[in-house]
Amino acid sequence: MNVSRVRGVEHDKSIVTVSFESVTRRFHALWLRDNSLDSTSRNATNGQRLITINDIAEDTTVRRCEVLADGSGIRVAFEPCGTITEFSAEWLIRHSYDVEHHDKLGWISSTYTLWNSTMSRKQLPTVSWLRMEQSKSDLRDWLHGVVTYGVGIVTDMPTTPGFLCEMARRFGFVRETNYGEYFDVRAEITPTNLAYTNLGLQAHTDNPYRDPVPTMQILACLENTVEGGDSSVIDGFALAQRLRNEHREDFELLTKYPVRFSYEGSADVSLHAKRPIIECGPDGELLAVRFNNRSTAPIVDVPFDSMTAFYGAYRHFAELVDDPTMAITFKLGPGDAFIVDNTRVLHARRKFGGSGQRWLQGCYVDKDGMESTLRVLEAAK
Ligand code: NM2
Ligand code: OGA
Ligand code: ZN
Repeated sequence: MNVSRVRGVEHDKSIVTVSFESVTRRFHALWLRDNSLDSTSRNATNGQRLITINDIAEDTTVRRCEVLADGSGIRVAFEPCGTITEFSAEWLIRHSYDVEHHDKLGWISSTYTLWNSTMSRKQLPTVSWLRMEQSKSDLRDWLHGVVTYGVGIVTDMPTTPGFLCEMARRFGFVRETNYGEYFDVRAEITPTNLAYTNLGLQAHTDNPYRDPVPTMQILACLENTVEGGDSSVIDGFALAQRLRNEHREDFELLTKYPVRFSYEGSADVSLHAKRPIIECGPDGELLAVRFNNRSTAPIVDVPFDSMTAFYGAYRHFAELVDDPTMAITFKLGPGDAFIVDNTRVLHARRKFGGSGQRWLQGCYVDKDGMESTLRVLEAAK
């Protein structure tokens, strides 16, 4: 690891200024006190904070601050509490906030690599079930790809019903819903959802009528001998970025106003949620895209005078959703599955017909647990 060294440190009562080899970073006394790593401030076993913000005097100041002998970090003594704590250079660099912050509405985390149809199916992160099961490093590399691109493929899975949940448990937790722990996706006589027909499905994110929305979705193929029924995936963050670049006001409208989503397709279910189509966080970061023509309820949170403009924005976004240059299209065969980040990547299917059978199974998985598995695997590298 590339460990930074501390070259020097200066402080006044409320600010510590640390010079590293190539950068200088400031830290507030209060912030450092709150993040003290000594055993009276943090539990040594689990790393959890023992103190509350109200345990820290408002007039907390730095009494003394020095570079550790080998330059590996700093030692800080606070007043009036008398706490003495050390911070490693690596820790300080990793937690620096005296840096340039994003300020553009809709900025995208560098964790993600955006893509469109110029990426082929072969370039999507792919792993066979065997490799996923037997090799932690193959699982790690695949998960890294899934987090980066928001999509991944698994091949050579057993076509045993329900096996997708076993696959999911290799890296995360299955999220059960009214559709079950997992669900069959095939044409039915009295479908409780249009997914359970042979109709084409416009690219969408699943279950936008749920809050929180399921964060990862797996669709696994058990049988597919029909004509049509091809699958597509689309990077919703790339769509959002294009909308922002091409129609800035439209992007703002879709982030500013919530829409309603609902599902009442069977007698025992009534799901409703109110969320924007493009969701940004308090610091403007693009967080999620929700798009599903089948489940969008009447939009009632847009003021009358803005509704026409809002529909214009909605249409522009939908035109990008339908733009074939944004989609990667492929046909799942038995034993293939794909996983998508359902807060980012849309999926679609073409209509199908003919004499064959098409049988997919789907389930939802929590993204937080998946990312946790990836971090643990990466830390063990
Ligand atoms: N199914 C496949 O979100 C949706 O309503 C899409 C979901 C029924 C679980 C289909
Ligand atoms: C779904 C869905 C696509 C397909 O079940 O959510 O979008 O290929 N299905 O059947
Ligand atoms: Zn779907």
